[in-house]
Amino acid sequence: MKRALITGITGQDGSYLTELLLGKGYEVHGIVRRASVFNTDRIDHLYQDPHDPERRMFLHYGDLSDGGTLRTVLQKVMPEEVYNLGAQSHVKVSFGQPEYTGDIDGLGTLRILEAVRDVQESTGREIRFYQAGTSEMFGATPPPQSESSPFRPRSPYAAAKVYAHWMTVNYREAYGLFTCNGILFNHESERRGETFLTRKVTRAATRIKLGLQEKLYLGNLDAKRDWGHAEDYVEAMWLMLQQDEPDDYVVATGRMYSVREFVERVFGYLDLDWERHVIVDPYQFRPTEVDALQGDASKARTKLGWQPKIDLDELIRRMVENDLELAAQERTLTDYGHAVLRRGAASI
Ligand code: NAP
Ligand code: G4F
Repeated sequence: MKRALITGITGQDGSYLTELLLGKGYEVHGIVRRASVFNTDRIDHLYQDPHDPERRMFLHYGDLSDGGTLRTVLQKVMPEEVYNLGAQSHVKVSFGQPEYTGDIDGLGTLRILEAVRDVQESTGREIRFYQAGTSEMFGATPPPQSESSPFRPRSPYAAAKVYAHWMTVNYREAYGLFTCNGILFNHESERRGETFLTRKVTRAATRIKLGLQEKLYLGNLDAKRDWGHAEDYVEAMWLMLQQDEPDDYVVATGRMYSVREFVERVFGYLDLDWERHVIVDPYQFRPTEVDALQGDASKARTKLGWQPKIDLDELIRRMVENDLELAAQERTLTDYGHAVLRRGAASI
């Protein structure tokens, strides 16, 4: 049985990757941050009783700021594969927390690479490493972007990820480690964090539909993105680590839509006129924006045999249907006089 260690297991991608690996018969270990409230919602459905002898999912406390614990967990688990998905992953937040973002997304990657190098060298057992890179690294480089496009990062988040990318390349070249960078374009899902554009829109539009909300405040409607579904993208991560040689790959649908088009489609699905509800709020603008991302994933298609199965309309259908259900539950509670508090963070 293969063993995998995932940082960021509680995130959107971590949860889908865990499902994929468990389905393939892996033993899956994840690093979780200690929090004062439960932060395992996305993987709770995979929970197994610790007394179950057949258990194949294990959680370990740790943090990408804490290299010592990363090493201890790695030594204890001795995985064949490490997926580094943990990050402060919000671009706008990175302008407010640049140092923290650099520490976790940049140096955090170095910490786990060092642990991998050390444990591999001392045990002689190969540990394959996946780094969660991002299309944000292309930043100001015009589309379409491929593996050979230059990085021109436009945020502290993107700059930290560029550092992590090159450290991952360096550990491959300097120490012969099997390290891969996935350069993934935006991917969303029913589990997407509620402060990212797509989920913010599907949550708000479905609440508007059920009379729970009237307005939706958004920033730049002209930005363009290449949106896929996370379920497809975690498969590409796994495929990278199954190849004979380590390499870097762009993962994308190749289709680009504006934020305005995304909003139109979501509201249209619900028979709503978006212009009656959406207000542009300059608070949502970023100091520097990435105008247009559209990936050329030819290399992943040819070498990995990967291609996305879920297009934008299906992505929207899944997200809206999921969020309609959540809104309906909230409507029922409201109708019975229960005040439902929306979290302040949803305004970020
Ligand atoms: P996400 O939902 O925001 O999940 C991030 C994960 O990282 C969470 O499990 C989070 O833990 C964990 N984390 C945050 N700070 C940490 C720290 N200091 N130490 C350890 N873990 C920490 O992100 P995602 O959408 O799944 O993305 C996964 C990775 O892919 C990230 O590295 C992201 O930057 C990258 N990426 C994402 C996309 C995309 O479109 N989704 C595209 C390209 C690249 P908590 O649950 O405790 O917060
Ligand atoms: O959903 P977003 O916040 O995603 P963004 O900035 O593209 O970053 C995501 O994708 C990256 C891959 O390219 C990941 F690396 C990263 O971790 C993250 O998952 O914003 C999408 C677009 C931006 O242009 C933003 O300015 O939507 C625009 N936007 C307009 N109004 C908004 C809003 N974004 C957010 N979050 N909230 C708004 O109200």
